[in-house]
Amino acid sequence: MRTNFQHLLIHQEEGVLTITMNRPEVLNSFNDSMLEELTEAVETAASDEAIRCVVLMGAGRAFGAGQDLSGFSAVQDNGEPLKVSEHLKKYHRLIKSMRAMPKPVVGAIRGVAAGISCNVALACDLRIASDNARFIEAFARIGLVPDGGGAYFLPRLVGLGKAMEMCLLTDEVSGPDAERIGLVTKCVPVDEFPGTVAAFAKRLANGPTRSYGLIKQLLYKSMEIDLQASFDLEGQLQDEAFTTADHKEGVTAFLQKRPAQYTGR
Ligand code: T3D
Repeated sequence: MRTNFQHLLIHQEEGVLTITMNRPEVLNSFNDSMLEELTEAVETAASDEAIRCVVLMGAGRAFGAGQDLSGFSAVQDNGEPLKVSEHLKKYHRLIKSMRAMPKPVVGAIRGVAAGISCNVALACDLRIASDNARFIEAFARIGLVPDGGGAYFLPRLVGLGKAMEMCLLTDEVSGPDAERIGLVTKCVPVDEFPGTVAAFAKRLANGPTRSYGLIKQLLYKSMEIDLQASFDLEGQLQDEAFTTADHKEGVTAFLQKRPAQYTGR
């Protein structure tokens, strides 16, 4: 993993890769360069066996404020109407790569997560928030629809009623409220946030990584298929899980009454 990104900070330690979006002067809002760099980092992490958990966070006081609006215009320089759907494909690639990553991706949300940054947080497998977190489906504030998969992820996480409320009213959801409605796994006081995120990520990085990757596949796919198809998929993935060293270690450790030492293989 290269570390010389313009808009990302990269830190790798003991199986945990922490990617920090680093445009704090604009609350880590996305420009094209940061989006491309983040996609590259995520896709590189996916195939790096030394990385067993990825943490995504923002520098400074925010997770992210969505698309950078300073260069945002309804028309392109040549006067043609902007085809936003073409631009969105870059976000879609990032989000699909996060979901397909065969290891856990944790969103660490301190401060505001608005617009497409909120939806990138929702695309993470798990989320930890600080008590000053603010989740805002800000799109309707500027006359847009939720993009970056927000309309897909949000109702699945919190139900259609709450999702509709967040998207139509665009009111902020605080960290504690996000925990209450199931939007995040855990919300902690801001001074405990770095330690909590580090411990959570370390726990995941020490887990049975291949099993985690298969669990992601099974849960995400099962949201889209019927029961029989889910049974078929669980059989196929369980066959694969049975061949892993971590499965063998888990059973051996249980029988020897000791903690398992997973290697991610
Ligand atoms: O192209 C496509 O693919 C389309 C995709 C669209 C996806 C989207 O994400 S649309 C939604 C875009 N985001 C927003 O609408 C949110 C805009 N920001 C805000 O509403 C507020 O900044 C926040 C509620 C997020 C935070 O408020 P607050 O009071 O904590 O901070 P602030 O003072 O508003 O912002 C601090 C600075 O960041 C400020 O700059 P300054 O005055 O200090 O020079 C502000 O202009 C800048 N900033 C915040 N958000 C953005 C931004 N600059 C550019 N783009 C932003 N999105």
